[in-house]
Amino acid sequence: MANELFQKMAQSIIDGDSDVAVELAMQAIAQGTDPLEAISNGFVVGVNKVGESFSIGEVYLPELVMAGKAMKAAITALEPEMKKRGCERQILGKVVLATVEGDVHEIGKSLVGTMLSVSGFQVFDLGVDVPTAKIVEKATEVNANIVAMSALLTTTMVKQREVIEALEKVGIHGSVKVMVGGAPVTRDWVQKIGADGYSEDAIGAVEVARHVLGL
Ligand code: B1M
Repeated sequence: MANELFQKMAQSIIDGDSDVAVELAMQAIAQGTDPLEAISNGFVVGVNKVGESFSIGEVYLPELVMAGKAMKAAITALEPEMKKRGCERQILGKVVLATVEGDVHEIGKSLVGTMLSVSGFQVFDLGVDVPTAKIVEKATEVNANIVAMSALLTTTMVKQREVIEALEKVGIHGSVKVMVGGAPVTRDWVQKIGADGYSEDAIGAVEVARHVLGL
């Protein structure tokens, strides 16, 4: 019975169907299924499947975005029950996320945020065109484990370096790891600016985030 529900949950994420995912989450709550089991044995199975298919080019960006949205909707629906049961998911780490100053490209950044948050990270998404000082301030305020920055323009990539320098200046680069990404970002650039991690895409960003925290 529960297995059948878990399979349907996984399928709702593969289909990117937020309505069905929420309906199944509510069904799980109504029949007393542990919300953590619903996430691990149902929804996460689906999102992992979509991630794998994306990596090998079997599905494309729109499917990934829809799956991420459905996953987020399901988790949001389960959250009150998790809180009630006192079984909130263990947070893997706090991530301050932003597209750097001067850059308004938000789609890739938001996708990275969704993937990190459905994978167990607490994400503080500051949005786009975010000044260096604001990123550093937030990282300090929330005691972040990771600062994650997106830049889509060759002219704004330099802001990633500026943020790292600012973190160094206040003495927290080291305790706070830095991840960067965005279409023009290369491994060479990552080395040059002394970032701790880089990923080409949103799925990889989850692995990188885990890696830089030694998880
Ligand atoms: Co812009 N734009 N744009 N644009 N835009 C690009 C980036 C460009 C490559 C187009 C081109 O010329 N071929 C070009 C940049 C050239 C360069 O500098 N090398 C460009 C330009 C020039 C501009 C303007 C200057 C145009 C103008 O006004 N003359 C202007 C700049 C505005 C500004 O930021 N100040 C501008 C404006 C815009 C729009 C506002 C119209 C719109 C953005 C809308 C929005 O985001 N709400 C836009 C768009 C849509 C694009 C393209 C077409 C698509 C970007 C996108 O969303 N891709 C883009 C061309 C392209 O990339 N094909 C282009 C989908 C997204 C999922 O991918 O963001 O790469 P991406 O994210 C990926 C990975 O990069 C990675 O994971 C994501 C998912 O797999 N990733 C990370 C991203 N961040 C990460 C962080 C990580 C890890 C991985 O860790 C922290």
